[in-house]
Formats: sequence, structure tokens, C-alpha cells
Amino acid sequence: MADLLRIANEFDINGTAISAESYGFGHINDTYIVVTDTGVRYILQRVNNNVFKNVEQLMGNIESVTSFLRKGINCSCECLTLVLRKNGKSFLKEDDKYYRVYNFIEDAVTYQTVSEPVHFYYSGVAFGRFQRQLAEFPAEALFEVIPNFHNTKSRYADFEKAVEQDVCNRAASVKAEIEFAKARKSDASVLVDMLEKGELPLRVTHNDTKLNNVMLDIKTGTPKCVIDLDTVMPGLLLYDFGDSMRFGTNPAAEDEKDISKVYCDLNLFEQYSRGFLEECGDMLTENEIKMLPFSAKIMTYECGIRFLTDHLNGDTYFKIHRGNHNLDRCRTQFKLVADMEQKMDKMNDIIKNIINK
Ligand code: ADP
Ligand code: GN1
Ligand code: MG
Repeated sequence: MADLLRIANEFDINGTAISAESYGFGHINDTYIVVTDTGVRYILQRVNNNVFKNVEQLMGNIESVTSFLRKGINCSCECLTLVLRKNGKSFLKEDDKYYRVYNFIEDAVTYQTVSEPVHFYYSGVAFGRFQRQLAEFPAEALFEVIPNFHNTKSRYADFEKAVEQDVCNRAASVKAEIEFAKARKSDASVLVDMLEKGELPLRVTHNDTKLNNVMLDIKTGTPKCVIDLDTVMPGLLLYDFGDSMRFGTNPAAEDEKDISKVYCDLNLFEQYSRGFLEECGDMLTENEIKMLPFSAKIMTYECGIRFLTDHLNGDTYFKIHRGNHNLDRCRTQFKLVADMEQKMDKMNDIIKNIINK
């Protein structure tokens, strides 16, 4: 802890850091809650530079996105705020490790699953608003921190390579999952092809819109702040919509071992869709509207193959906390994909009803 306190004190915080504890449930960065002797709380993060190879450019993105968002705020929401160092820099590099500090968003919570449907509605409001707020952001100013991040076709190619190489000899034990993924290979190119043909517009998107990346007011549930801006890059609006649905319509945990508990709750699908479309529905093209339900399925499929790929590669990307953790995560995603396939017509009807109201 001494090291973390020393690092936190390198930033221009209020008082002197006196405690630092692990915090949150992210799969990528190391997050700590820091408290100072004046009672102010901060978030200290060690940025995962195995995942993010260009942390300096990533921090540049966050600086420009947060200052753009801050200028445009016209609601009771907050914007993620970096605490700078005394020399004006937004991060500290030490022994090839990168650290940053954010103001702690007080009186707000993140949820790991939806307990009150209204929370998911407000999560839709938050990400729909985020989309609208960034509509005029100059996309060319952003560094592409992870190229092809949601290029499902290239994610599929990574998966095939992992199966072929089978570096941990795990492929034989996950035949059913491999077959499930292979059977849907053609789905992987649908959005990528539409983008290439100019049938979907490239926008500035969040790209990691799961429920625990939005902070909701602890009392009212209304949106307080969209967080985890590491992956803000040019992308498809459908990535943001679909990824929220992937995580939030499933009443069970993303790593639930008992997959009989995993399904897509259509009431939750409707709640989020309403919130999202109320905020940014008027921006959407016809093709974007048409592909909303499919995006939920494809983002779930993509995440499933990413977890499976990481399992096959020996768990080098996502943090794991038990044996077969990535495999358990993959299984929940594939169960959800299968359920969404059954419910696709109903999902389409829900979107049509909202749009035609
Ligand atoms: P990761 O990239 O690992 O997911 P996040 O930036 O999402 O990291 O942070 C992990 C968790 O820490 C979040 O889900 C949230 O609960 C908490 N958190 C992050 N930033 C803040 C903040 N500024 N104020 C309060 N809590 C935060
Ligand atoms: C990671 O950082 P976190 O935990 O919010 C991942 C997302 C996945 C998600 C699955 C940079 O998100 O792409 O969808 O796990 N982030 C990165 O839960 O790879
Ligand atoms: Mg996160």
C-alpha cells in the first residue's frame, strides 16, 4: 500500500493519501479507492498496458473527450474528471507501469446485474446521451487505442488462430463451444460488411457500455456519470447499444456457472431501448434502427468468442479469479446468444413499437 499512497500523492489531490484499497469489478485495469487525511476520496488506477499498448495516446483521448463532454453538459450528470499531477501531466509512468487518478463520483453506484428494471432504463438514457453528446466530437482527434476492437470478423480470425495453435491443449475439452462459435461464423461479418459498404455511419462511440461502466445516482437511479472511457474510439452506435444488452438483459452474472439462470429478459431489453432511443433516437439511420436487435446478439457472440479465445490462449487478456473463469464467461455469453436467437422477432417488435410511438 505504501507505494500506492506515494503514487497517489504525486497527483494534485486534496490532502495527503492515507489509505488505498482494491475497488470495483473491472476485467482490465487495477482500480483502487484512495482516501486522504481531509476525507476526500479518489479513484487511482493502474492502466493495463498489456491490453493498452499506447497509454500516452489513450490518456490524450481521455483528456480531449472529457474536456469536450464537460463543455456540453446541460443536465444533472457529471463528467469523469482526471486529477492532474503537479507538473500538469494526467498520468505517472514508473517502471513501465502507468497510473492515473480520477475524482471519485460520490452518491452514485455501479451495478453488476440489474436489480431494478428502471436502473437499466437509466443506463440506456446515460449511453444514449453519451452518444448524442459526442455526435460533434472530431473523430480524427482520437487515437485508435485497440485497432479492430469490435471488428467481429477479425475477432473470429483470432479465435480460429487460437483453436489452431491450442497452446494450452484446451481445445479438446471445449469442442461444444468451438462448434457453437463456428456455426455462426457468417454473423461475424454482417456489421463489418455494412460499414465497409457505407450502409452504417462511423461515429464516436464508447465501445464498452456494460452496466458497471455507468454510475447511477444512489437515491434516484438517474444517470450520474459514464465511466471507463479507455475505449472511446470511432465505431458503430450498434456496438454501444448491443454491448449494453449483452451485459444487462441477462439477470445472472456474466460468469454465472449455472447457465440455466442465463437468459435475455425482454422487459429489460425494452427498458434500455426506451431510455437509449429517447435520448438519441432521432440521430439513428434506418439501417441502424433495423440492426439494433441483431447488435445485441452479435456483441454477445463477439464477447463469447473473446472469452473463449482467451481461455484457449491461457488467460492472458481478461483478469481471472478462478480456474476456467473465461470458459464460464464464454458459456454464459453463448447461452445468451442462443436465447436471443429465439427471441429475435420479439426484440424486433419491441424496437418497432418504440420507434412508431
Ligand atoms: P476497468 O477498465 O477495469 O473496467 P473501470 O474504469 O470501469 O475499470 O473502473 C472499475 C470500477 O471502479 C467501476 O466499475 C466503478 O465501480 C469504479 N469506478 C471507476 N471510476 C470511478 C469514479 N470516478 N468514481 C467512483 N467509482 C469509480
Ligand atoms: C472488459 O474493462 P471492462 O471490465 O469494463 C473489456 C470489454 C468486455 C468486457 C466484458 C478494454 O471491460 O471489451 O466487453 O470486459 N474491455 C477491454 O465484461 O477489453
Ligand atoms: Mg469498467
